[in-house]
Formats: sequence, structure tokens, C-alpha cells
Amino acid sequence: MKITGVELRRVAMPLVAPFRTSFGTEYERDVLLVRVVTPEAEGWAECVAMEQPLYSSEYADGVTDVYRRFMIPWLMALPSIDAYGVARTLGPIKGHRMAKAALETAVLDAQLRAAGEPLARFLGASRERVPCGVSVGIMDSIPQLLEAVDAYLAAGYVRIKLKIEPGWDVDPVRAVRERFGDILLQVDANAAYSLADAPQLARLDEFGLLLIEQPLADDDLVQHAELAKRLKTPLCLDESIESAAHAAAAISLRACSIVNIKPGRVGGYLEARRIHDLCRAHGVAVWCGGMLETGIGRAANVALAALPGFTLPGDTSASRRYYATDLTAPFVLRDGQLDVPTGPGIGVDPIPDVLDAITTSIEWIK
Ligand code: OSB
Ligand code: MG
Repeated sequence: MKITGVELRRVAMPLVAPFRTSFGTEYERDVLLVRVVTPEAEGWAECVAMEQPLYSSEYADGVTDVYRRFMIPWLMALPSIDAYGVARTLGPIKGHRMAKAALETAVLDAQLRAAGEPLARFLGASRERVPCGVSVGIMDSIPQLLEAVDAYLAAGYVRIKLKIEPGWDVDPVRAVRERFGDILLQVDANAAYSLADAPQLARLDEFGLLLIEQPLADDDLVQHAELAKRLKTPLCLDESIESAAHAAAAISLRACSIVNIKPGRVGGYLEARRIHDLCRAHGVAVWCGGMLETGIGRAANVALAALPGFTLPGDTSASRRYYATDLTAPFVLRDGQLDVPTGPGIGVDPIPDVLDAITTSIEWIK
């Protein structure tokens, strides 16, 4: 396939409720969409970089810049490209994994649409539906949190993840356990603690959590390994794992026993599948994380979450948990599960009228 043009489109998607984490509060997603055009087919992808570099070093305007200056001209200079060729071609560019992931995904979508093959089948999915959890932000009060969790459980979510930070950890976890009993429950700190907080984090041990996600800094595998020894709760890494090599290092160091796989964070679905394969071979459970995606990003995540090593429910919630109107036909929760798309490529398309209404800018590179 020869890339003949790439459209970079920014869309503004208001969230149904603010989403607060230890690194900030999100009211609206300012999403960068990528459309790759080839003579055979077009491919879509969503870049998960947020507006500000708070979750990772990447941010949407930075992605656009590296696309314009380097990545898109490099790919368009080639007479032919496939999804594997994207990472190979962009390999000399350090970092910028979210940028690379979206370009690779759009090329993969085009390639699979041209071949009539669904992404789930290409990746090696073993399920037609995936069980779903929900990530619940930090709230102003415990009653407010209990009300939110109650509504998600009533909607059918099979697992609850609570965002925590110093000052919002043991009390909300205890309150949710007391009120809702034996539900699947886990927490995510987004790197808000240090090893000196080990005694406080050990207080969570009595609540039988599935896991604690990314308690310490992104670049601190050694201290995560030390913390893991001091906790009964299994440790899971998110921000720390940017590649299969990082996952291998974390497993060797015993820095985690579970991995949250976000394709955007690791440079794409091909690397995400490598991490899945590596973890599966080592008996390390994985689950699919989320970045508040629209239907475009969600479709591909749900396909990935259908692989056999994804043995824990993911942050692959239904469209309405995030957006009143999704960009694609909405993903709807049925019996706590989402259906894996079956159409070619990512299996969903943006709805033209919705897309037009929420677009804030379009740049066409050819
Ligand atoms: O750490 O998993 C995270 C959202 C944005 C950035 C980081 C994270 C999250 C979530 C929400 O937890 C997951 C989702 O529902 O998409
Ligand atoms: Mg996380």
C-alpha cells in the first residue's frame, strides 16, 4: 500500500462527568484522529495523547508536530508500506509512542479493510464479547463516590477501579467494600505515591483488592519491586510499561505480577500483542487499559481485549460512560460485556454528521 494522504482531525468531545485523577481533572477530550488514505482503502485511528503532558510526556499538539515534521513525510516517501513497516520506518525516532501507535493503527486498519479481515481475527482474538470494568475518578466526597459506584454496578460493570491519591485511598476503598461487599475491586494511583508511603499502601491489603495499579513513579521499576515485597495486594504497572522490553524487565525484577496494556502507550497493537504473548508465557495476567477513547479507539481496544491472555476485565467501558454522543455507533454494555466488532479493520466508522459537528480543525497532508 502507498499512502497518498493523511488527514489529522481534532475533535472536541465533552465528557458526561468530569474525570479526576491524581494528575488532573478532565472535562472534555480534545482528540486527535488520524485518517490514512491509500488507493486500496482508508484507515482510521485515534491518538490517545491528551491535551496536556500529564499522564505521559506526549500531548496532542506535540504529536501533530512530530507527524508533520518527521513521521508522515518519512512514511509517505516510501513506495509501499504495511503495518509492520510503520514501526520499522519510524524506529530511529526515539519515544513518541502514542504518535507512532496511531499512525500504525490507521495503516493497519486500511490494510485489514482492503483484505476484508477484522482486527480481532488478525490479532488472534479468542472471544466474541469481553467483560468490562469501569474506572471511577476521585470524587469530592464518599457519598458521591458510593452513588457513582452504585450506578455503574446497576449498569452491569463486572469490576470497579477506584482512582486513589494520598488523602483519598483507605477511606474510599473501605466505604466501597462495606457498602457493596464482595465485588471485583482494584485501585489506580497514577504514580502519586513514593516508597515512603509503603505502610499506608499496606493498609489496603485487608480489602482483598485485585491489584494496585502504578503506585510509584513511571521510571521506578526497582522501587516497585521493593514495594511488591511489602504488599499482599498484587502490583500492576501502567505508565512504567512502554514496550515489551520494559515488560520483560518488570517481570524479571518482580516489579509487577499484572500488566495494564494500553496500545497507545506502547507504540501500537503489534507491540501490545507482543506484551500479551510475553506475559502469557510467564503466567502474568494482563488487562486492557483505556484513555477515555471515542468509539474509534474503543473498537480496537475491545478487539485486543478479546485475546486469550486478557484474563482480567478491562477499562473498556461502554460509550455512554464517557460521552452522550459517541463518534461511532455506540458501544453498549450487555450483561457486563461489550461485543467485539466483526467488520473489516477496526470494524466501526465515524458517523459523518457527528464528526462534522465536533470537529475543531482539519489538516490534510499529502
Ligand atoms: O491511568 O488508566 C489510567 C484515563 C486517562 C489516563 C490514564 C488512565 C485513565 C483511566 C480511564 O483510568 C480508563 C478509561 O475508562 O478509559
Ligand atoms: Mg492507570
